[in-house]
Amino acid sequence: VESGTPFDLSVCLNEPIHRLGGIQSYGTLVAVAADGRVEVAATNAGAVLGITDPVGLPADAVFGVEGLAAVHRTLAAPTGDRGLLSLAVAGREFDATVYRADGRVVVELEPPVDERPFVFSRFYPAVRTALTRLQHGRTVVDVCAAAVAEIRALTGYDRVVAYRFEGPAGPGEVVAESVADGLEPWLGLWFPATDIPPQARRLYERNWIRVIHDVDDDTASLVPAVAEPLDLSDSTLRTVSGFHLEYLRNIGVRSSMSVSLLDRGRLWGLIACHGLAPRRLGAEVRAACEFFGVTLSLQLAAVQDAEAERARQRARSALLALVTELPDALLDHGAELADLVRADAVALRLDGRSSPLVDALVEHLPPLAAGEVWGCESLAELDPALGRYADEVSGVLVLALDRPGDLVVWTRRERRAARTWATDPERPVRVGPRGQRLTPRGSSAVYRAVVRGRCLPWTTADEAVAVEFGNAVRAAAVRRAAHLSALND
Ligand code: BLA
Repeated sequence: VESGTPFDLSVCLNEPIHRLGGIQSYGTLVAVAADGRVEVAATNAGAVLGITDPVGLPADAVFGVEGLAAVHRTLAAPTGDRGLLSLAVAGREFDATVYRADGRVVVELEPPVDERPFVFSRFYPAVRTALTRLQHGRTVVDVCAAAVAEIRALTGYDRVVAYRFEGPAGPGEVVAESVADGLEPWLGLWFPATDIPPQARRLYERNWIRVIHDVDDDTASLVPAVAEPLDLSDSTLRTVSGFHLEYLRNIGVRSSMSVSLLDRGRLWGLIACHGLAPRRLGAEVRAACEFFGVTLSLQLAAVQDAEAERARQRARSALLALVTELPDALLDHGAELADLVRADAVALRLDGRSSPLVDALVEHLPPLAAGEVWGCESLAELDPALGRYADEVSGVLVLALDRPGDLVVWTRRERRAARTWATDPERPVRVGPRGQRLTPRGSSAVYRAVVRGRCLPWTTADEAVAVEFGNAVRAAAVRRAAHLSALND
């Protein structure tokens, strides 16, 4: 059934996924109030730890005086918002994650995956080899392809993809994949932005990895239940939104992990891993994956910088020829100037004189310092009124010149991009007889659509060339001024 009440996607935007009041039940949670007593705990705490229900007990009765001291030492260490340690409770060792939330000290405990003590050295050789392979990648896609293969080898998930977002809140594309035999390929598929709501993206900017052990897990609730459940933003065990669980079930997945890919602190993409069976990762494999995420992010930034540098080099000789002219004469070289950043055309705004499009655009620009650039791929999204120019111009790259208000405006036409979507991007959710269903995805149901009204994205390299051009114009102006004053002497 396709029909029914339309699903209101704002539900996703507003779901407080960091305060759902529960955790995944393969581990447990104990939260200690400022007075040293256990104030909140997961319902399974007694059973997992092999003790009586800890709520109301002094924390040192649960962890021992030594154990509690170790928790506080770990929290005090300058290693970020949360720490890891080994803790013994009732004679058994647990991997513990500790952090502060809402004025409490939270201790999450997991039975070790394979009863062996944590030894990073066991993984170090594999991780080192993997990282060396990454460093050979020259393009972003090369680096991602190496990464998905290595992460699959390291973790054993059945499908590992590199998923790259188009802008921080945008849809995304699978740019690399390593998948077990028999699973359908996802390479090249696009997924709608609504698949990963903004508050989830923020959590993935904060934490490098997210493990979902089993989509059919019975959540262990936190007790006593309170109006505003504990803030689990730093949690390892945080329970999962029912919407996302349904999504995973619909794509036939029992377990997942994602590793964040950040570009200067902003989420750039995810390495998404899927298991066909429930899967936990031990603390050491998780540590290795985190390390991988950090290194991979740096490597991706380096590759993008290198790509930008190569573009700058290519542009340099063209720049030299152009900037010997006065700004007014630049347009005599319009074609070369446009080519610099692969634009269709270029316009100038000098002394307040410009075209109607640029006049209309100026009101929408953020404040730009001299030499700064700003890009936009869809003017109509910026302001529907600017859609009037859509036949000629979809996107602009703007460079601010030295004199306030003087601009170089490169323009690109609409690029009709054919995209293969895993689901209809206009209708990511269907309502069926059993309530809302997040659309099943996969090659059997791919949806082809053409993206309209946007130009080819301005790349880091395009922006770097525009900045370089601004520098060259400024340097030429200085030289010209020096030359004139020498003539006057
Ligand atoms: C989280 N959605 C996620 C995550 C991924 C995706 C990777 C991170 C958690 C994880 O690793 O499982 C989506 N997974 C994908 C995509 C690909 C993939 C795009 O493999 C493609 C390769 N999801 C919806 C709708 C809602 C929604 C309509 O489709 C809202 C109702 C919610 N997705 C949603 C939420 C989370 C999420 C709430 C956060 C889960 C969490 O960390 O608690």
